[in-house]
Formats: sequence, structure tokens, C-alpha cells
Amino acid sequence: MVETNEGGHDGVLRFPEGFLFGTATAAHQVEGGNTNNDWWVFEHDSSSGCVESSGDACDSFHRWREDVALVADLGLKAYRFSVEWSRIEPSEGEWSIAMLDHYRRICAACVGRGIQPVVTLHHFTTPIWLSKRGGWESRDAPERFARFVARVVAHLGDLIGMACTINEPNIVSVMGYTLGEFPPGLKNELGRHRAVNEAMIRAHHLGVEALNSGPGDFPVGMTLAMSELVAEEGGEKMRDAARELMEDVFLRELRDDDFVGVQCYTRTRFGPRGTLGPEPGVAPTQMGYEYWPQVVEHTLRRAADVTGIPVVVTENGVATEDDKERVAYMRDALSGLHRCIEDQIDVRGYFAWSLMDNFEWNLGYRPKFGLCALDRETFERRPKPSAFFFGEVSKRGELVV
Ligand code: GCO
Repeated sequence: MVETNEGGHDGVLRFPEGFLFGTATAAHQVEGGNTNNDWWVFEHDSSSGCVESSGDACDSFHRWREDVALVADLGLKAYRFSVEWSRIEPSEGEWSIAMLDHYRRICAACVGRGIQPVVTLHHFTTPIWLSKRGGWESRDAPERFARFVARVVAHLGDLIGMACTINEPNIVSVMGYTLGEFPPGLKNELGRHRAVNEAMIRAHHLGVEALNSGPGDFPVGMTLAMSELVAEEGGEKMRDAARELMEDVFLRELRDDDFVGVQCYTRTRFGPRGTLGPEPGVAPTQMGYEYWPQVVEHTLRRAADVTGIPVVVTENGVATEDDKERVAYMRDALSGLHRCIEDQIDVRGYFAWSLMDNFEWNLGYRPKFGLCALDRETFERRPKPSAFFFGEVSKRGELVV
């Protein structure tokens, strides 16, 4: 159905010139063979609750050229990926020039195809040498991270389009120290959870400094997992506590950054004793949480409001076998984003999670977030209709609603 709305567009939502439509991956979820980080150890620990090993993942370590070509051929403007610390610094203070060259080649290929390389410096995984001495709880972890960042930027900073310091520090801490689903697999360790939040904030600030010392001149920010947090009857205190611990503690620290990366998927409801499951009548996705594309508009407004800086949706998507549902989800998500732009919120881009079906951490390969399907025997990537839909939106700079 074509609607005319008050903004004057005739069923067509136009995005501003230069708005970045992109897609995202993370090293451990797509590269394969990342045997030197804490996640590999965790996946292979039978008591961790992980359903399977990341194994070869999508073999992107070897097939990254195909990945970059796919992003470009679809008509997207940016590729967000992460560099794997445990490959670049395989043991403390030992640097792999070959690996730095590897990531430099990926950046160069992006630039060569006219797409922006958006580089994430830490996406959940920590080298074994650091996790052995306490990971983010180790006294000098922020300094060790900053030293790694400095090394990376010295090698490829001139090619970086945008940089994200730490991906979802709030998920690293909540999953690792409160819920026990990510390394180090601890539960209800609130004091340690808070300490890790603080360490990652310090690491972020040191990382920003390192990234800003060049070479290169590109926007730098943190990416944060955000949710639409709602209180049901009596759930206000729980909701507010979660908002502080999971979001505001970070958002308040980002006011001097170039942008804040919002990563959002769903809504979280709170009752007097904590989180509630999906509301009856709201369908769960393959992740078990609510199908809730409205989250994009909600979290963009909140992130912009609290930080006062430009916002980028650095991840959004849905885990489903039904690709039509993915198109519907993205359409709603992008419409909400567009309402933010109409309200003068400075939204700079939208990155679909993910380029292809990949390793969804403790849940293994079952959840399907990809714009492209992956054959796990041949590693063939096959674009789904949602990939072409999103590519069209990017090429035209507009969404037909
Ligand atoms: C994240 C995670 C991704 C997940 C995605 C879907 O940054 O949240 O980085 O690694 O795969 O969020 O759950």
C-alpha cells in the first residue's frame, strides 16, 4: 500500500546524501580457525553450555575477497568487520606483521571497491595470553588494549573509514559475569561485572586516543547493545537498574566521541523480579526474544538524547529462517530510523547484521541473521532476497513504503 505522509514523500522515504548503508561481521563469527582466543577455549569446554565450536566458521579468513566483492556488488557503501587481536598479537608483545598486512589488504580491497572499511578493534574475543591472567579484570588490560590499537592504526590507519573501539562492552560484562553465557562463564558476580564495565570504559578512552593519533583521520566511537527497556506492573526499579548498568554507565562516557554505534534487536520487559519473556502475542525470533523492529527508533532517540553526538546503527537485524520476515523487519526498522532523521536527529548510517549466516556465539550456527546464506560444506555465499532488497535501498538512497 502506498501512503502519502505529511513529510511530502509519496510513499518514498529519502535518506540524506552520504547516509551509509552497510553490513557487518565479526572476526570470530566468520573467519574460522581462531584457536588462540578465550572464545575458542570456552566453546571447547563441555561445561560452558556452548552448542558447538566455531570451527571453520565461514572461512572468511581465506574468502574475505569474496565477502568484500559481495558487499560492493550488492550496492552497499560500507563493510564493518573486526580485526582479531589474538592473530595480531599472538603472545604478549609479539606482533604479527603478516596478520597486520592481512587486515590492511581487506581495508585496501574495500577502498578499491568504493566501500568504507569500518574497523572494530575488539569484538568479544580476547587473546588467550590476556584471558589467562584475568582478561578484562587484569590490572593492565586497558593499556594492553591501547597498545594493540596503536599498533593496528600505525599499520592501516590511513585506510580506515570509521573505527569502533570495543563492540558491546555491556554484553561482554553481562554475559560473562552475570549470566554465565560468555567467557569467563561466571554468574551473579555483580561487583566483577561493574569492574569489567569500568575497565572497558577506560580501554575505550585509551583506544580513542590511540586511534586519533593517526595515521588517518576518521570518526571514532564505541558500539553499544541497546534494547527497548520496558517496565510492566511493578518492574520500574528493575528496568531502571538495568538501564543504568547496561546502557547509561557507558552512554555518559561517550559525549566527546565522534559517534555512538547503536546495536539493537529487541525489547526487554521487566517485572518486579527481573526480566520477563516475550509478551503473549509478540512472536519470538530464533533468538527467543521478541520480534521488535520498533527498537531502532526507540534506541536511536535515547542514544542521541543522552550523548548529544551523531548516531549510527552499527548493527540491527533478525534471526529467522523466513527471509520475507527479514525484509519486513528491515523495512520497519528503516522507517523508524527515518522518523528520527525527520526529527533532526543526526543519524549517519545503518549496518545490517549480518552479511551472511554465521557463528552466533554460545548458540552456534542455528540462528540465521544473514543477508546471504552460507553453505557450510562448500562455503558458497548465496544472497537471499533481503540482500537485494537492502542493496536497492542503498543504491537509490530511498525506501519505498
Ligand atoms: C553483537 C554481536 C553479534 C551478534 C548479534 C546477533 O555485537 O551483538 O556482536 O556478534 O551476532 O548481535 O546476536
